[in-house]
Amino acid sequence: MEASLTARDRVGIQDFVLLDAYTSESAFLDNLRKRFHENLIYTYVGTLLVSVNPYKDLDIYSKKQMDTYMGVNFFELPPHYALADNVFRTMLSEFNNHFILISGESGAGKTEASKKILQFYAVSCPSTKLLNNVRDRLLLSNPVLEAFGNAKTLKNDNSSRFGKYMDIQFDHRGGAVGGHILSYLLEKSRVVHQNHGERNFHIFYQLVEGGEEDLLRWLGLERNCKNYRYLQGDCAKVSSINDKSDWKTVQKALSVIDFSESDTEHLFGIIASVLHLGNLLGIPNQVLQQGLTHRKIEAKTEEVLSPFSVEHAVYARDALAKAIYGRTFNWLVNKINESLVNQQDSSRKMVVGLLDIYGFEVFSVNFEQFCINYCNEKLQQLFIQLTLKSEQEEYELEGIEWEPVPYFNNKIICDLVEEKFRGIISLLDEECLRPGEATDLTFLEKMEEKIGGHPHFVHKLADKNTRKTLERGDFRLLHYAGEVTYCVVFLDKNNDLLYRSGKEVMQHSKNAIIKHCFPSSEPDNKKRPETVVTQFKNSLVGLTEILTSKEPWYVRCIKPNESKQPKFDDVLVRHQVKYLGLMEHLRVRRAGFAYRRKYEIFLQYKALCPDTWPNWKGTPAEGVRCLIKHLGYKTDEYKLGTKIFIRHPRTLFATEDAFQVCKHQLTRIQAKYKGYR
Ligand code: AOV
Ligand code: MG
Repeated sequence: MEASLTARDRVGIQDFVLLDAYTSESAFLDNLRKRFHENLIYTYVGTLLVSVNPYKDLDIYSKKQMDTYMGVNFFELPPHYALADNVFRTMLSEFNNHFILISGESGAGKTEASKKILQFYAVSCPSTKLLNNVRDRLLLSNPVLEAFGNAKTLKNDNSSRFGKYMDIQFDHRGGAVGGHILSYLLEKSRVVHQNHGERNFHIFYQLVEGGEEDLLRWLGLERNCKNYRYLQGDCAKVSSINDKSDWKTVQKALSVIDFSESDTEHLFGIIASVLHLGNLLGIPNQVLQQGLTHRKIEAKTEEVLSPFSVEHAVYARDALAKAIYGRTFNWLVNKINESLVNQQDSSRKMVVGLLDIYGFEVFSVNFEQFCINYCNEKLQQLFIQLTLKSEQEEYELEGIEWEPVPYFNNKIICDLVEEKFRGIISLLDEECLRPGEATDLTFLEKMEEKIGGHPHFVHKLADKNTRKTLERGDFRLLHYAGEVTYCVVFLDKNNDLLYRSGKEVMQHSKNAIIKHCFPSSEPDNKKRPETVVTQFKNSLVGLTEILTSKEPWYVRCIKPNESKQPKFDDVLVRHQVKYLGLMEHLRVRRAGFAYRRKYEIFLQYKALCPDTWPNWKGTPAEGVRCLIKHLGYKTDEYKLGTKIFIRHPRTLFATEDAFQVCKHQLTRIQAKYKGYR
């Protein structure tokens, strides 16, 4: 007894639901810290997994580790792969779709967690030649997309600069038969500009550092990042990144994903062109020169070429570089998707979706960060709706006695950003409709006028206490995860204009990818395209619809310190525990019922009771009543509403175990019976 107490003192408990002082934030933090120092980075809150970035390699991701988690009940082993395994098994027994929402701020470990989950599925699902092919492609899509979509930022050396949602498709036996990736708003402005201490997308450095001599010669590139304006950041070399070996990995991955030689040639031709474009060197082509230095204007019946100022030409060049990179990235995602198309489309498929999106960022101040942080607000809102809010509403609806748990609902911030006519997005789009008249400053003034009094919006003209340290030209949002000051350089990026002349030049390209990305049938600027932020908002609506149609699971990632070291900073972790809503989640879990099943589904255990086996003729609800009476469920362990609610996982697991034994016996009896015949 004493020995186990000591162990518990040392390593903490693996599920916060079992914490005695479950309302105490300090106790929560103590437990997390203890486990972190013991290299136990995962802890449950019921079925939600909390993960703290260890910032060092732990020997916990081996094949042997994965094997121990396969087919084992959720709470029998320390928290880790059990979540992924449980999702998988629930999918197979209930034939439904699931998603795992991985959230947390930049550098908290979301991308690493999503890779570990994918690796687990790759190892644990059945293997055949065809399935192995799909498995390899799913796995290798990661290094390719990371090369083109991740970059070093101040917060994270491998920061995702795009949002990613990946469906893994399984057949009814659990074989991975296909996949599909959706990408969200790539931060393409990084192509032409990087802040101090940051880098461009990895692929540029991989090519320059790792590209073979012949290839570089063919592309007209020199092996020196300093020669390229678009790579002029001050940190081409990063100790945690090996561009040379990453280049090799990407090459191998591209060949497995079925990129032909000409695909890769064209792809790296584009990457090189973007670098050349940055310098405007080595491009003898008259057409390109003219396209970048002149603007085409329609005057009555004829088209006139009007020369740009130098400043304008630089702007047009950068806009083109961003467009080329952004569109190539989308092409890449589509190409990967083609290689992941399910070949066995006749079989019924189920999916597990993995959502790994760019995390909340406090350090930067521009339009992209505004979009990223808005996206994180939306995910937090989804989390609240799916857990705290819906959980409490469900108890009420089911007439289950319940003491409501108060929580901060960030809907107020989502509304501030996206409300029709008066939200920030509406005001921004309105200003973008007044070219020539509107400026970033008029946009700011409009916000001050329309939403100046909002409790989560702070501006220069606000009262003395709140406006301190704000410059004219800045505004501040009080996000769910912290305050962020944005410098208003929004209009241009939201318009994301690409001059017609630049677009037309691209249609002359012999590069197949460019041709595909800039089709000549594309509507020109006469018809106003949707602004960037509105497109993004709509894509998030789509994402929410995808997610709410599936059964949710959560991994909440926590960043332990700001210095990327294996250290535990109490203040920082406490702040995240707070804004991630973990305490509230724990209280709801603790007071509630961890498991719930529809009556029809729970009746899968009917073989455990002679009255319900082999066929139950009454209603499913009556069947379940009969079944649990036979199983001896205690009255405080369950509630019956429109489905069965079970308080503690061990109750359900005991039933599940008994069922497995019973199934085994039945199979043996059937085999014997066949033998007699
Ligand atoms: P993020 O995805 O949450 O940030 P990452 O998953 O890229 O963060 O993690 C950042 C870094 O932390 C990784 O590159 C690793 O060095 C380290 N790390 C994270 N998880 C682990 C782990 N389980 N074991 C060892 N090291 C780890 V962002 O994409 O910036 O929002 O946008
Ligand atoms: Mg990431």
